[in-house]
Amino acid sequence: MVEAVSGPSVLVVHHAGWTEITLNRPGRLNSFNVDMHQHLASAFADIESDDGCRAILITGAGRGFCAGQDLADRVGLTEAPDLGHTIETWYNPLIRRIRALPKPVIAAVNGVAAGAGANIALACDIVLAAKSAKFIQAFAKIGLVPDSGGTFTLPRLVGHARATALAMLAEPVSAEKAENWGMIWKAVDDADLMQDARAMAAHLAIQPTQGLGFIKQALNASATHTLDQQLDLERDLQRLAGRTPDYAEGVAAFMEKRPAMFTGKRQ
Ligand code: T3D
Repeated sequence: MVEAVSGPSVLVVHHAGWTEITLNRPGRLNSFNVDMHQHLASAFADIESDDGCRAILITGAGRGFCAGQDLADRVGLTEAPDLGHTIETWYNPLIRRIRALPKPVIAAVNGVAAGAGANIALACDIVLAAKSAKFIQAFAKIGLVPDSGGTFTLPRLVGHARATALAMLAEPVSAEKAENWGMIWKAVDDADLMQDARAMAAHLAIQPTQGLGFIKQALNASATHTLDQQLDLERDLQRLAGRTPDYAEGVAAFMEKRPAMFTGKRQ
């Protein structure tokens, strides 16, 4: 394991085949300031170009996962801030990056995930949460609209009725309820969260990475595609998947009754 500190507000640790990112402003429940945005963007840029990184785990330092925007940066201004600008500059590119990354991204939600922090977690491919964690669409409490993809992701995960109430009432959802509603993959005992999340990242890091990327691409597209479009996309992606060395290895390993040794290498 090689540890590299990307910046004090974001910690990056490289493990064998996967990378752990920790949002690290615990005194403010890891809420975002520009420094944290910059370091997170830089960590993702590194991951995007690193074929050796085959899975990503995002978590938070201290008792929270992320409380969204640091509201201390939004007081004492002489005129109303252009929040559209900060969304366009920081939050939207982050969500696009997470969704477009052709590798699995796991969120280990260790504590409260509020505002953009909740929706960043929900943008990840697999969300594990500590049973003590909660998800809050906090925006309505300060007159804002769910951002970071919340109005896209939430209704698809929990349905229109629940998404509307969550967004308008800004009530917390416990990790266990989030699991029951299909909002996240699993709620686990607090003591097990990081061990389980790291084991999952290590497992994904030795799976057929390109195939996982194609799965992500297909599921991303299904949110807006017709059945016909989706069938065509599945055909095209299966064609590509069938040409990967990992597919050949998977079939060979099955026939030889041995564990597959996937490399994630491109054909
Ligand atoms: O502005 C733009 O660019 C637009 C983009 C917007 C994206 C957004 O995310 S908008 C939504 C922003 N987030 C919130 O509205 C959540 C605010 N926080 C809370 O509602 C609560 O802190 C929580 C429900 C998340 C947790 O409550 P609790 O009781 O567990 O903790 P706490 O005591 O409220 O917070 C602990 C400390 O963190 C506290 O500081 P202190 O008093 O110990 O010095 C608190 O002020 C600080 N903190 C928590 N969240 C934020 C924050 N400081 C700044 N910004 C925060 N978002």
